[in-house]
Formats: sequence, C-alpha cells, structure tokens
Amino acid sequence: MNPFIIEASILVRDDMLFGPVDFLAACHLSSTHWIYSTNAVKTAMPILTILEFPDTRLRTIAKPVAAVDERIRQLVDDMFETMYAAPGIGLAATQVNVHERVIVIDVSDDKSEPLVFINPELEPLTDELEEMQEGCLSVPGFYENVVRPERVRVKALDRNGEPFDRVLEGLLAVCIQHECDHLNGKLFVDYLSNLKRDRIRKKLEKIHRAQANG
Ligand code: QAP
Ligand code: CO
Repeated sequence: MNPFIIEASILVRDDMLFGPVDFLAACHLSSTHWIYSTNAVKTAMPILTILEFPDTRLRTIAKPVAAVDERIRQLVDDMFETMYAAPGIGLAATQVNVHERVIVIDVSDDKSEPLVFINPELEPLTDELEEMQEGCLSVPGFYENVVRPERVRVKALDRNGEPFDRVLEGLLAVCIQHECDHLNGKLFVDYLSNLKRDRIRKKLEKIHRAQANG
C-alpha cells in the first residue's frame, strides 16, 4: 500500500462531507477502493431497506446483469452503505429487493476490503466441508451452523465490468456461497431442520407484527 494515497484519501473523505467536489477527479485514479468511496460520499448515502425472512421476495431468482453501467455502480455503492451501516460482512441485491446478480462483501474489520461480485459463478474446488456459524441481515438475531465446501473458485465481473477469477477459502468462501445462495432465492435457514427454521420464522413473524403495530 502506498502511504501517500492512504493519507490523501482520508483527507478527501473528511473534506467531501463539507463540499469541495473538484477533489473527486484527482483521487479517482488512486485506487479501485477510493473510486468506490468517493462515489459513496458524493451520493446522498441512502440506506436501502433489507427484506427479512420469511418475506417471499427473498425467494426470487435474480437475473444476470446485462451491462455494468452507472445504474449498477450506484446499486453497488448503496449496497455497501447499507451493509456497512447494518453492520454486516455480505449483502446480495436480492436482500434489498433488486433481483439482479450483484453481491458486495467486506470481511475486514475496518471497511478496507470491499469486494464486488457481479454475475458470479461458483465452482467448489474440494470435497472437504467446513462448518461455520452463519447469520444473515435478512434473518436478524439468529445464528446457526451450516456446512459448505471449504474452498471455491468464483468467476465474476467487478465494479467496472472487468472479469476476474478468485479462489476463496475460510470466511470469504463461506460468505460468497451464502450470498450466491441469495441470488438463487435460498437462505441459510434452508439448511436447518424444519423445526429450527419454523421456530425462527415464528419468532421473526412475531417481531414483524409488533413492528407493524407500532
Ligand atoms: C453472511 O451475514 C455470512 O443477525 C453475511 O442481527 C454470515 O453480514 C457469511 C448481521 C456469517 C458467513 C458467516 C446478522 C447483522 C449480519 C444479524 C451478515 C444481525 C445483524 C450478517
Ligand atoms: Co444473508
């Protein structure tokens, strides 16, 4: 990492909150991360509504993105804002009621590793399975163990529509599989017993009823 760029970027972020728009173009070239950050600051930072289980819209199968244009880049930025605010480590467009194949992930603890996956394709690279406790912004307050392949290859497009190819392990491997499931209308609670899933559904329905009744 170039320390000059880090310094400059922090200045831009703080300054931007108060106005000087010219600086945007200057730092636009510094790194992919700051292209994201500057755009996020430039917008009104809307936080999108996250659908919650058992909302049937979470069962929608998302369509491939036809072109990575400004509309998709805005969606990506809004999804990062929403995920960071939650806070969460992964969010699929399905969860914000946009049924296109877009995922954002950041498993760092300082928002320093934003990852964008558009039209992701997953390929398990091993028969070895890993069990990890998962949660989901669409199933707030519930965490359960899920078993998945421990290493996967993902091919996708980035925020600029450029294809890339990455092998993921550990938390990132779990996260990309969890998020790709969302694009196919699947939730981590689908891996649990009917009994556990029904208990979670009933508890969330009760919370939603209480929220609806003020
Ligand atoms: C998916 O999940 C994931 O219940 C991302 O009250 C989770 O960001 C992949 C969250 C774990 C691998 C391991 C959940 C926030 C965030 C909640 C999330 C909550 C607040 C979940
Ligand atoms: Co989720």
